[in-house]
Amino acid sequence: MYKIELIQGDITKAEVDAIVNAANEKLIGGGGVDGAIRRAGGDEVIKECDEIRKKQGGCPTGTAVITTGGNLPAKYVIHTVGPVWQGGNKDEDKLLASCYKESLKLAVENDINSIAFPSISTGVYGYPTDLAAATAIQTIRNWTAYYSQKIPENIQFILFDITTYKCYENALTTFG
Ligand code: AR6
Repeated sequence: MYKIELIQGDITKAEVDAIVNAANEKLIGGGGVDGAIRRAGGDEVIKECDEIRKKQGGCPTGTAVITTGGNLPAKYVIHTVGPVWQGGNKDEDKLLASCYKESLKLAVENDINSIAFPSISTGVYGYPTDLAAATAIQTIRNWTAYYSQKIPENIQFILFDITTYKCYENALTTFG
């Protein structure tokens, strides 16, 4: 049986098989958690992102790709692209749910046993954190209930600030 764990901290320090990056569609380094992961992961992560962009044009919103972890403690980085919040009527909820599902699918395909997510879309992309947290927790609960293949045993959320942490804590209490 898997468990969901909430941690306040820096995802680049996580000692897990894979960390998830809140990337952009071009897989070209940005700020926020993406910038931090690229800085800590180094050239190898950046090179593999460049190769994916050359091969398939990038990573559309709601999908995910996987690279090495480079210099990170994590073996892999799963890059997913969350939706930009546009008021809630542009399928933001479905697209955010898809980020979690596609990331977990890649985890299963790569025998990943422990995975850490940041709070996707709630920084630069402006998604209200309480709504994003509810979607994140509900999606993982539903997905793991219906997905028969091997689920990572340890699913972490690594939240940078206390306000974000509290939103995920509320969501886990409500939907966990
Ligand atoms: N560890 C954990 N969480 C972090 C870290 C860290 N080291 N640094 C920031 N956060 P954001 P988005 C939190 O803006 O909204 C990039 O430029 C942050 O406090 O990183 O999905 C990409 O290239 C917030 O709670 O991601 C895209 O263009 C959360 O991570 C765009 O930003 C997500 O904030 C993606 O925007």
